[in-house]
Amino acid sequence: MPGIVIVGVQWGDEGKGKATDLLGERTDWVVKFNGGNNAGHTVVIGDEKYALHLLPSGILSPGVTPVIGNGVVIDLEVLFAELDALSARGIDVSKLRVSANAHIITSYHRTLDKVTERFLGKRQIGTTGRGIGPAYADKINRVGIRVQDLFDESILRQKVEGALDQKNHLLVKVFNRRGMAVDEIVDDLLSYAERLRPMVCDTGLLLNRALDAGEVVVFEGGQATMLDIDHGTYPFVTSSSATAGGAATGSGVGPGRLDRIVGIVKAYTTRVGSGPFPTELFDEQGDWLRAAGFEFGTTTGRPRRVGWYDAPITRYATRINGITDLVLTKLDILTGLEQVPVCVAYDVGGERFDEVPVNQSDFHHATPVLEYFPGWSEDISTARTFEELPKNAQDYVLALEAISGTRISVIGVGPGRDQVIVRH
Ligand code: 2SA
Ligand code: GDP
Ligand code: MG
Repeated sequence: MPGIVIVGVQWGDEGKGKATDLLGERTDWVVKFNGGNNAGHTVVIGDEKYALHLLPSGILSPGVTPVIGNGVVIDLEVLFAELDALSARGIDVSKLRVSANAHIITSYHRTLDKVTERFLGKRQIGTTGRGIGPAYADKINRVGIRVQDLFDESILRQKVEGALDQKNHLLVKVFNRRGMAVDEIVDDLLSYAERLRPMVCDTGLLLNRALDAGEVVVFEGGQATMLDIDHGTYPFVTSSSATAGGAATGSGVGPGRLDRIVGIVKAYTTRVGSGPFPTELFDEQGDWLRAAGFEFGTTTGRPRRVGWYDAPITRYATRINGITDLVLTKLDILTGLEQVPVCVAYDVGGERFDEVPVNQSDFHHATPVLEYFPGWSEDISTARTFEELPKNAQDYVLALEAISGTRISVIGVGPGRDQVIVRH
């Protein structure tokens, strides 16, 4: 099974980092195909906890070659800070490969992200403020800076001039900010070039050759289906293709080579930032869930919005991504609930919707139709087989599988690398 894609089913933070890390033992390559340092993956290995933002989670496994694909946007300062921090903890980062076609996040992207959000006021997206949206906007607008531009100073200068023409107008005239100097940006970018150079290559060629040789490549998605630029709750989304299709375009590997599509889904739902969220809890049960699951952003520390499991979302994600297997994470967090609610459909102004409504306004006004399953109080964090789970927990998993329409192959019962149940 050489090409395995990992995607988030909900609004992110489902535990994709842990799932990718888990596959590490049997994996040769892990490629990040979308997003940038807006991602936040927490991986717990023994007593050590690693928070990764820009680097693929596979970097923690000694046998894996980590790759930053062409679909990623790179903040070079963050890249080297993250590499240095991992090196200082004894992780070998020397194998990292970076696509020559990946785009660069510059200081003007970070500034624009922040001022645009401030300007939007109540309508703000709640971005991570890392410059992600403006960098992708430049890519689509054909005024982006790519990794390969760093190795030709005169091209780099021309491109930065072109990009700043528009930006300075916007910054000075619209946002009342100071304009940015071409030299300042060019010098900053060039200061990273020589350190970056040995990592840069045609990563598409590398990955295709690896697949030709029968090696295992994991495509690690950042963010999630409901944050995808095309299929998410637009405009409350990130600016990249976070779904399985993005694994092909963001890495230079044909869609036919993606053999398994693994959807990571939390046993409840969380969201960071603005936008519709039908099962959201605003009461003390929500506070309990946030505290029990420690639902705070890995990148920004923001408290995450929390709610119950939403089956129509899993069905939607299964269709959009072609999910072949689900990994259900954080089942342990639900321990202690007398009843576990699950959203099976929506009510929109008295009308029942069994699937995610195509009309965004309907989704904004959707309230959940809940079904209740009997809870369990036994500690499940040490269970390693399905049969070791209490009967009610087993039934809950089987019910999710039935209403979501996809097989749950792996169940997470704790943050640790070994705290999983693999079902055969
Ligand atoms: P952006 O910065 O342009 O990508 O923001 C656009 C929307 O995408 C959401 N988004 C995320 N949602 C959940 N987790 C993310 N990563 C971090 C984490 C977030 C953090 O793992 O915890 O630490 O705050 C992530 N990245 C982007 C974002 O909230 C906006 O709604
Ligand atoms: P990602 O963005 O999808 O990689 O997810 P994050 O790392 O942002 O958030 C998931 C959090 O849940 C991390 O702190 C993980 O260590 C933790 N986690 C993952 N799986 C499980 C699980 O099965 N149980 C518990 N209790 N924690 C988990
Ligand atoms: Mg995260």
